Amino acid sequence: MQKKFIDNLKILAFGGTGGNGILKYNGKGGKGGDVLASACSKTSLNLLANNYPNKKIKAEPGDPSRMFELQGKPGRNTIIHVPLGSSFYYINDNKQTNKFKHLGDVNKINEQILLAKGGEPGFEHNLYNGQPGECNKILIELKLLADVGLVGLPNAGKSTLLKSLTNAHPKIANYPFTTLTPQIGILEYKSDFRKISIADLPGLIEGASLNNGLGHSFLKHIERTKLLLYLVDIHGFSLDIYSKYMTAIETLQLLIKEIELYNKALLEKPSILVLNKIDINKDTDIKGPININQKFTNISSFDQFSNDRIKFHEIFEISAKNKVGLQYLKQRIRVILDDTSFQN
Ligand SMILES: Nc1nc2c(ncn2[C@@H]2O[C@H](COP(=O)(O)OP(=O)(O)OP(=O)(O)O)[C@@H](O)[C@H]2O)c(=O)[nH]1
Ligand SMILES: [Mg+2]
Repeated sequence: MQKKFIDNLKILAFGGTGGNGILKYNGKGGKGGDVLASACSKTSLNLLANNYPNKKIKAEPGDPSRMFELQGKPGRNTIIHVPLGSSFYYINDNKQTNKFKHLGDVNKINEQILLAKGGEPGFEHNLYNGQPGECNKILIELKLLADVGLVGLPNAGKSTLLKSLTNAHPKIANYPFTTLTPQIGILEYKSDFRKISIADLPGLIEGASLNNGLGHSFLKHIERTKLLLYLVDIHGFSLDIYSKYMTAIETLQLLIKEIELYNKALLEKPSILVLNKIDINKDTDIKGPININQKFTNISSFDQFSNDRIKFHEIFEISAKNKVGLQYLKQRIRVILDDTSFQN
């Protein structure tokens, strides 16, 4: 069973109340603690949700001023650990439009962001009454940070490729929507231990950009990848026995259309096209659609297509299952990622 992967979470963050001051001695209370989020490599939104089942995160109040301790102690901050790549939005329920205000992102370990400020301490200007802290409704949204994103229709072999290239052990099966949640694997180059992260996403289908299937909610995870790997089953695709068969070229067109509808800018990203399952002998193993797709199974037909709406940096033929063509693919992934002209 794959655990449900949480990629967004709403929380209520309460800054601590400021401590009261004392008029008689002009004593100042302690400031209320802040609620902060800090990026950490070993956590997840699932863990955060488990640690705070009621989604309320509070910081300590400041101590009041006392006769023998005129300056009250500040309240302790509460720091929650969030995964790298988390974005934060302040939710304003009173607004119809622009309900979400982007507060910032955390992309480096230990990078922090303030979610709710603690209240001011009680002193002269507020008649020695400690002020309440902020109470903010916050949306935390996680976009995976991976170097390479695998996109393709269901069954194209994305998880098989992830397994063959990296240390990940994704579920692989001969039916659509095997992968239900994004997974990241690390591809390590033995010569110098260079590591490249690859994200395997659930398969996209027609209407994915309109929320059909699982695809849409996961498309955001490819926004931050540096390289997109479009994986296509060279023998085409059919969702089930009742659905229309699509040739490999048609599946690629569909894939590009869905990505374009979601966010056109993604087509500008460095992209490679990988044609999978070349080990299957078309003449003997595949019946029926073979005549339709035969004319598309040579690379040059894809090459022309590539000039059209998207520029594929390179086109490869592989067998993810039998590990054919993977050495070359690995080398090229690295070269493309290291090519400074693609770095932003
Ligand atoms: N013959 C052959 N079969 C392959 C190859 N790659 C994947 N398959 C098979 O294709 C089927 C689907 O593979 P998956 O890796 O689960 O495909 P996926 O793209 O991750 O599918 P979803 O998670 O459903 O989107 C499995 O039965 C794999 O064994 C290949 O190179 N050759
Ligand atoms: Mg899969």
